[in-house]
Amino acid sequence: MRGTLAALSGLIAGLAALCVAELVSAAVRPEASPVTAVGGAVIDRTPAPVKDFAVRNFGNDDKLVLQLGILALLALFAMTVGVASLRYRKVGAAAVLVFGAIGAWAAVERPDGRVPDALPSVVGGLLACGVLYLLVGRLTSRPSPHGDAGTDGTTTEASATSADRQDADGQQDAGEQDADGQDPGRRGPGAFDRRGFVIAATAAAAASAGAGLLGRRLNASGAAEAAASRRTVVLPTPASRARAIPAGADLKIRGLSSFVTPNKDFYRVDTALVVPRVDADSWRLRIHGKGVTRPLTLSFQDLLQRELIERDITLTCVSNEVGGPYVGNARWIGVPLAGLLREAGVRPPSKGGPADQLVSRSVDGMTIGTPVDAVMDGRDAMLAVGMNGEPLPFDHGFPVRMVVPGLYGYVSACKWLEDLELTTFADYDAYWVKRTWSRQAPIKTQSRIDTPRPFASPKAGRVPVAGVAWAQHRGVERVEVRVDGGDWNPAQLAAEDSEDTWRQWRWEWPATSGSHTLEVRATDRDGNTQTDKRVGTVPNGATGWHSVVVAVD
Ligand SMILES: Nc1nc2c(c(=O)[nH]1)N[C@H]1C(S)=C(S)[C@@H](COP(=O)(O)O)O[C@H]1N2
Ligand SMILES: [Mo]
Repeated sequence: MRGTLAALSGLIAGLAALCVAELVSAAVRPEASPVTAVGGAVIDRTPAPVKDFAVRNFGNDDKLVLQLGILALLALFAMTVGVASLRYRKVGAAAVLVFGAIGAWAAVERPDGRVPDALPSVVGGLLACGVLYLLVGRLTSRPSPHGDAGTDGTTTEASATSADRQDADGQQDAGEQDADGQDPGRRGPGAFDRRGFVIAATAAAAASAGAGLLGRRLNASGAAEAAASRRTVVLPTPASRARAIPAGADLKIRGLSSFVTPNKDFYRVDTALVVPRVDADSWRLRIHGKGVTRPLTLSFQDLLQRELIERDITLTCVSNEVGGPYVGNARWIGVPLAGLLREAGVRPPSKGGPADQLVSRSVDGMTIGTPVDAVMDGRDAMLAVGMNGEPLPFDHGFPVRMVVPGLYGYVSACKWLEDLELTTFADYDAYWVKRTWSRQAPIKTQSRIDTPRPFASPKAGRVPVAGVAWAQHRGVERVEVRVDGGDWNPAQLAAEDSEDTWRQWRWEWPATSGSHTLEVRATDRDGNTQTDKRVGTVPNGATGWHSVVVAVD
């Protein structure tokens, strides 16, 4: 019984720590709350293959899984500390403080971490220590004749310890089982201040929940301001419109990805446990660094007042496995990046400029390195402010992100952008490059079968096989499909929107009953046909043919 209550004490102390940390984080910033900070630190340290595994298996829920995992570990730890504190209270307290210190360290040590970020964990740790002392104190003190056990650790230390010894090994004795706080006269060897415990535990849990809810509320109100600033954004008509999507770019086949990916379905890959909510009104972008003769600081309105372009561009993640879902096509509105850089005095290395790397930095400390030559070679590299007719969604980088056709997201598509620095690849490695990914990563030509789905069982006869293929900034020239390793059949290509977008394809399969394997491969305008050689996503993108096994009826 006392063991269980001690575990409960640990849990309540842990709850108090997290709740008060949430409240304090509202005064610092939401990212500084301990679970978020520790989660972020774990993400930063996750080896590329494990991160890839998480993205693959949990998809967009990977972060939820991570946070639940941390909470589960914390709960286990809290219960253990609670039980241990029955006997070794100082050790329990020290362990709690160590955990507070871990949270504080994780928060400060994040790429965008600052010293005040330690505060939520420090306050949480200290408070948890106090709560643990209070509750375990009730468990180890004798009920007094008046029902209050006047315990504050020191005065009853001696009796507490002796009481501890008797059932620290978890044995229950009869005296304990029916020890009753209502009956102050009962003072058996296992008796403790039950009433005091219940009151203290309830009060601590209720106060914690209150603090936690208030913290949540306050954190949400910060987000509300950002949401208000997003609602008031009016995207100007772009000076250069996207060309109309050709009729026939979308084959409208059931099961085939739509040509334009709606924002709500657009894949999301980032390291942010708390999606940054940036207030566009106070947002500024700095452009500076090597070879910048006129450093710029721009507001969101400054960007909107420039000549905007509108383009359809397909984004792809380097962590997308063959056949994977991390690719999407959107209509972006933004400021051409090359013009901005020229205004700042930047020359690309091909024209004698000293900087070959453009490092974009986000408000959450992500760094992404892009070749300056790629940004300034005439392609539609942009600082995007709009996505499919609306301001960028928060998940996709509001207020401003980069988009560079032809490069994987981790080397081009910085979300929640706030700083652009010109430097060299020799001098600086960006976030993922420090974690075994390549410095440069153009998107590899790929194709995917969307329908039929794996293990589908279509009826024998004419079965539509369809999917998408992409080779951004080169264009898709040809797509072929084969069955059971037979001859390649040319697929019919949908009309091309631009070389920066994916292209749908279809092939009508005269399917016979039985189990069959469908395979697809694409060839780009440079004449490169996808290799069948399977390589994983690390360090610069997967290769191989997508295949689907179906059982025709
Ligand atoms: N700030 C920030 N920007 C980021 C990332 C990130 O983790 N943080 N991830 C990049 C990666 S790996 C990809 S693939 C794209 C994904 O953009 P999306 O989430 O809008 O699809 O964003 C890029 N920009
Ligand atoms: Mo990515």
